[in-house]
Amino acid sequence: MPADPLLTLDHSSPIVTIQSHLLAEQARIPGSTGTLSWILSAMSISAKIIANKVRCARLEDVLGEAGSGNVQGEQQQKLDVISNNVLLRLLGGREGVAIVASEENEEPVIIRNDPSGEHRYCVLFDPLDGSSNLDVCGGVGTIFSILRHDPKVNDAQTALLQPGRAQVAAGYVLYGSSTVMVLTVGNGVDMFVLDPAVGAFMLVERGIRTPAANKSYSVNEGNRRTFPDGYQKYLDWAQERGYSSRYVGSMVADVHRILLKGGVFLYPPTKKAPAGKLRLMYEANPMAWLIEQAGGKALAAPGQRILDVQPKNIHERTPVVLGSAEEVDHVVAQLG
Ligand code: P6P
Repeated sequence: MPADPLLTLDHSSPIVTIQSHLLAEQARIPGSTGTLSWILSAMSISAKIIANKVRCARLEDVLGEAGSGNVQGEQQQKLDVISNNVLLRLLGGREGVAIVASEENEEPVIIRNDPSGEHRYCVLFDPLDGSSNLDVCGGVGTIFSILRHDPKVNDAQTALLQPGRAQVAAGYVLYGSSTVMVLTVGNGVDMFVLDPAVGAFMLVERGIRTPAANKSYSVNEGNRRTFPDGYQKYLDWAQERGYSSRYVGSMVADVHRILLKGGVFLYPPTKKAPAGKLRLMYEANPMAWLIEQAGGKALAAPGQRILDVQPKNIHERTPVVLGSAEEVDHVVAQLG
């Protein structure tokens, strides 16, 4: 039986929770008020509540469809609704939140709109991405993006329609074999794992760098015949070179693998989704910033960074090619 690591006093590997990490990051920024840290703390608590709901879903009979649809025209799962309500209620209690926008809500939710509110933020999220995987115990996740709120902008939609490069924080939570939170505030990408015995997210890796190359792609090949020709040329190119294919069908699970092991994730335009399926503001933008912060690339099209796309609607969709810098370049070379 290996000795408990806590039996040895090891100053070189301090125990760091997400709260202490956020306070340390906050201390690096002159004049910071702690408002953003407090909002990220709400994301952490929401993740713990949602993780518990996901783990006990079948036991508590909250699997399956809620009997309602969302603005995307998708059938909501019961846990979509529960996760959305958890986030709305946690963020609603945070003074620094001005506006919340969710995949599950057609209109943004205005939490506070007093013009004097400085240091206010907009929080956008997909509360339970990949929820169709729930019934088969597949990986699902929460994706979030945080923007500054300009109190001079009265209209909520207008206040939200900022390009991804304006994000001040972005991250995801993967409810997988463990509950993992990956986060950036613009100073690299850090990863935390929930210790269920303690109920705290523990820092496990700082400054994650996605490998520059890995012969692996992640795409729904069932749509292959309706991809634009360049994407089909890329798949031929990759298969001729022995690339492996990995696809969960849950963006958080697929991108987490790409972040840690490298490769390229693609959701090209299809006949059913000519502008791509993934939502720009609360799926593509946060994932693109994380991948770029880890040294990778994230494009909507050749020469078009996802983070530079000027959104026109909070639910608009975009094609996505993101991952290892060299692997994204290989895709672009075939797109011409
Ligand atoms: P498809 C899940 O519904 C999702 O929004 C993303 O998490 C995932 O990457 C994508 O759609 C999967 O779409 O068409 O391959 O099932």
